[in-house]
Amino acid sequence: MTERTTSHAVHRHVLEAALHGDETARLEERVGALDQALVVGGARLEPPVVARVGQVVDRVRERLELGVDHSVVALVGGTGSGKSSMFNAVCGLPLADVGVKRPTTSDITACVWATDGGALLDWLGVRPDRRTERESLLDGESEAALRGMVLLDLPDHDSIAPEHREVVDRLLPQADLLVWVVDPQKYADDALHSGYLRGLVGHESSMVVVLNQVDTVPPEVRPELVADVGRLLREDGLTGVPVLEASARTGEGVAALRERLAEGVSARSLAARRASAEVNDAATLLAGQVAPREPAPAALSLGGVVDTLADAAGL
Ligand SMILES: Nc1nc2c(ncn2[C@@H]2O[C@H](COP(=O)(O)OP(=O)(O)OP(=O)(O)O)[C@@H](O)[C@H]2O)c(=O)[nH]1
Ligand SMILES: [Mg+2]
Repeated sequence: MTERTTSHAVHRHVLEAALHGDETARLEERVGALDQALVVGGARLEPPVVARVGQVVDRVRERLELGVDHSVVALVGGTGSGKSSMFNAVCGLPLADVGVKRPTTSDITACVWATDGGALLDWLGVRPDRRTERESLLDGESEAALRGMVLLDLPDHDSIAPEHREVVDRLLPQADLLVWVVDPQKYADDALHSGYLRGLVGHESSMVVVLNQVDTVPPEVRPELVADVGRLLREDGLTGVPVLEASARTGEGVAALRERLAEGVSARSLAARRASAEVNDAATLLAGQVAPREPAPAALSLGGVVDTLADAAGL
């Protein structure tokens, strides 16, 4: 290697570090370790586990490649909870269709507080005619705090339309922050708790729950309702998930939600944090394949995998 190419490589490295930060580099290492563990484990690993871990490896790599400067925030929940209404309230623009006929939303709508989210929106599968750049429309400083956010309005997860559920299931692992919009009638639905929330243990820092439509309940009942939502979340195994009260109709709680989102977005590592939780899940899954077989002689050569996994889990 000539001196020139060496210094070019060094510059590139410095530039990459400046752009993506050490956290990204560390994540890339951990994903690499996961990938290596798959290779070393080979046929000794159960095929479904290999497939799941392989998906995580691919998804995290793709996400890191798109950069962690943008944060993908998805509004999720059952039909009629008010996702589209809340989306419009947060955007301050009537972008998403709000309906009386259920379910209303079938296509993802995106509002982007940036001008360069195109590649990310392609990756997320958002149709070009469903994208709005918030800052190019109204570039008031009131929106500066949300810079970098990609907000998505999703279809209902409990839909009578199976294609809606497919969209939700595809998008959930791609989002950096999930905003679960629930309403006073349906917040205890099993489709929500056993179908989704219980599977998200370990991802608490990438979640917020919004109890919407609080304008429909008497004020004295509200504290009990919020406490009940919190109790159900703890029963799901989730700890420390914030529960916000809001009404997309009256606008109550919308500013608080926007503040919460701004905090998440400004942490800048929202995407990295989410990726990190995914790598942890995958490493735990793989470790479960290895540990029970130790110290059987045939498994001894898996020692390397165990080391690699410890590395992937960041232990
Ligand atoms: N009273 C009250 N009604 C609301 C509130 N938010 C939404 N709604 C109404 O609830 C209905 C459903 O709202 P949407 O925003 O379309 O709900 P969604 O969750 O997007 O529904 P899907 O797209 O079918 O999943 C509409 O009639 C809204 O006007 C709220 O905070 N209070
Ligand atoms: Mg909707």
